[in-house]
Amino acid sequence: MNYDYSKIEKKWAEKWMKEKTFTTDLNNVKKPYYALFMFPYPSAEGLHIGNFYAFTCVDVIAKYKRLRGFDVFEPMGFDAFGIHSENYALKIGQTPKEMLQRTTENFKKQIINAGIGCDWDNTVNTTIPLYYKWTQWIFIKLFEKGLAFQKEALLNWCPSCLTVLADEQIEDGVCERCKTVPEKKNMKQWFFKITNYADRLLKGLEDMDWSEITKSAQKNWIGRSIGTEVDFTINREKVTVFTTRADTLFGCTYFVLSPEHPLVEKITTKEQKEEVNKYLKKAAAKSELERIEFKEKTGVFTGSFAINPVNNEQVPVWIADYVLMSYGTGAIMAVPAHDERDLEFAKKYKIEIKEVVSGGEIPFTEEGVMINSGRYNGTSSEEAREEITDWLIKNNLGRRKVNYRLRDWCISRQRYWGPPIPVVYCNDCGTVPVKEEELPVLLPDLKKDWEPAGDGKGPLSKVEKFMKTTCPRCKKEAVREADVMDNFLDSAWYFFRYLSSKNEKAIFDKKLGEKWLPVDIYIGGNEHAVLHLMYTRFITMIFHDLGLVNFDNPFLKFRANGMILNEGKKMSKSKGNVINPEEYGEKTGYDALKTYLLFLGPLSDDKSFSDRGILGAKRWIEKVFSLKDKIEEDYKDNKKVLLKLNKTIIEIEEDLEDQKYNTAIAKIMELTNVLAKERKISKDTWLKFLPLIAPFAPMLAEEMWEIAGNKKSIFKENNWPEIDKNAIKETTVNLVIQVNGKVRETIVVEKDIAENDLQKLVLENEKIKKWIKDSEIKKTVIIKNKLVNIVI
Ligand code: ANZ
Ligand code: ZN
Repeated sequence: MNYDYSKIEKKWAEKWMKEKTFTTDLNNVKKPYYALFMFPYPSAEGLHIGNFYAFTCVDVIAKYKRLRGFDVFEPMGFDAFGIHSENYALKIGQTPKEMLQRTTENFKKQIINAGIGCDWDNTVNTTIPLYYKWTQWIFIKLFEKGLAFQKEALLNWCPSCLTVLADEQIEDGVCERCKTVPEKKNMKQWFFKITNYADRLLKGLEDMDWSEITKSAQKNWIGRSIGTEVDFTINREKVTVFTTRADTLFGCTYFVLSPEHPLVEKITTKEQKEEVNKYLKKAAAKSELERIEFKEKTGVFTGSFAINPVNNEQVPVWIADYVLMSYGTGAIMAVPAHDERDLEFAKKYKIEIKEVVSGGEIPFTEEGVMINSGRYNGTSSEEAREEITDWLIKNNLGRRKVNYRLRDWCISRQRYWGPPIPVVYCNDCGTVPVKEEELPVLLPDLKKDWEPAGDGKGPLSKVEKFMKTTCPRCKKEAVREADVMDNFLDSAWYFFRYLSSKNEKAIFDKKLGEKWLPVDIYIGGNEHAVLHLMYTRFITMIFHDLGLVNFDNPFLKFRANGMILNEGKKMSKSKGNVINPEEYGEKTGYDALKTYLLFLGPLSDDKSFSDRGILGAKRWIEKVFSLKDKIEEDYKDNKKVLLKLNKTIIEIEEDLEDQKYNTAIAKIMELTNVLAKERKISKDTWLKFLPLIAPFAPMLAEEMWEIAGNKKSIFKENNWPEIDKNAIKETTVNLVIQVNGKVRETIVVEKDIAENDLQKLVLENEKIKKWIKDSEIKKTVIIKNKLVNIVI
């Protein structure tokens, strides 16, 4: 009989839900294990194969831990606020609320049908008031600590999403969502002071068990660099630069201001005004990426000169857009002999190049020996750097400085679909946070005019009933903030809320936090390395400082999974090559789909999906199913089978603890083949085999488990097999085969194998057959457990 996967998978999906197999009594556990999925944006009709793969990777380890007797918490929810969902609603012409009712139901149904073992009793949806009340509470706490503040800044404005974006949401120079090149706009916005935590975020990385690529992305994003601030003077005005190479000060031959530098206007001479203004306009139209990469360096002379504090030399002041206002001080001392970008610029504009560190060809950017630098000549550049800095400090012309690339997190969005920023503006009292007991500030349920207008104000600004309020302090008339908060704040703390999703009194129950947190394992895409995964660390540190938790790192283990490609190509709707997991669930079954995806390659690699490949997984499932006809209660398996079984258990344990799912499956398939060759299999072996396949093909395993006479789910008890130490005692030996005294092959055979059997094995060996060919065998010498020599 063939394996009727669709009937059996449906049966278990329903039964597991009905019996709440994967629901956890959070208060009542002995061995907690918290496995976390990246909860999805329900901003499409259903699950993407990428979500499905990442979910499966978490589910495998969760199921394995269940089999090992852990109390696993495996919750799922919806990251349903934000631009992703709102843009999708706009596209299909529904309100976000209408759309989400349908899409969240569908996501849930798909996850259940796929046999992914979520706890749907402890779920979150970021758009429900009881959730975003606490998102707003976090804002208030940050505000109280002075870590939520408003400032005017040059920001990324996405002309297609019609809102400002955080720096982290600009990827490769374009909007992370819609791939539009952002404009720079000067706007007053709300920020979180994540830069106060730069050092802590950096240091924390050191002993975190996270994927290296994620950690290095965060390290680069934080971008700590140690250097010196040096004060130059332009027209008697002090202008500070940041440099990591104070040793090259004598080699400075020009000075550069960023186009946005506040001094530009003041120091530009009359003669240069027109040209400068023309340049500023052009620079403003460029994206940041264009300015720092690829493009030819451009600039314009201001007509003024800057005085170098170490030698009082005058150098021309230029404006150039390769200097960014957002880093350091927005001004640099340019040293063409020792900096590539400066050299390119100096050559183009025929500016002097002066070597001050000797040791190699120009641009020489390494350490060397000082020349052309007055009394520092002859010392090493490292020493000179310290000495010159000390001299600057002594003369009040500079200071040591650590700089970070990390910027504060811009959290206001001029959109509708998010939690309103809980702030009120009062004529008398100024900016006043909403009182904690008055949270949440409800997002009005708009049926129309919720679309972004693009005028720099959020749609809520036009909703009078929402905007008009009273001041929490003086009770006079006041207006609300019209912007909503960045979606990445919703998702920065959801794993805390899973523990207490219905709690009205606290953001989460501290006792439960102590029991369950930090999260044991988290798996997801690395595209969130400096977004979600940085913000969660920041918010966790805030929680730490509020006394809610006693750790800084929310995820003990994080693994970044690779992408699933379709026949080697990235999937996209426009190419029409998007793989829908539901389709394969129907065509081949979810167990086969999961096994196939996991078998494709290591977790972190990009992997290519193909229709042909998945059939192999389906055949394996059928093979396992057919094994059940060989089971005999009191049968005694031979040594070879027991050895293979027990070795496989050991290897799979190692692989699973390490998330090496592909090699684990390969070993299970080998074991399956060994079993398939046997005429009979003992029930004992079968009951040890099923838990091994259960993390990967849970519905098949559960069905076989039931057929074998078990009443309780395979995942409900400590069903992982114990290793039989006797079975893996040295029972094999490496044996050398010689032909006419020359070593031709080594084989592994059972210890003390009978001579007849051994002879047969040797003569069947392909390599040996080739050596013997048609020759007559004169003699066979056997040295027990060591060697066979065939004389021809
Ligand atoms: C003089 C110099 C001489 C520099 C030399 C380098 C080599 P990191 O390591 O990334 O911190 N810089 C400073 N502010 C800048 C800005 N706003 N836009 C563009 N470039 C800026 O880089 C620090 C170096 O980057 C600084 O050291 C400065 O150039 C440049 F042989 O100063 B340096
Ligand atoms: Zn007031």
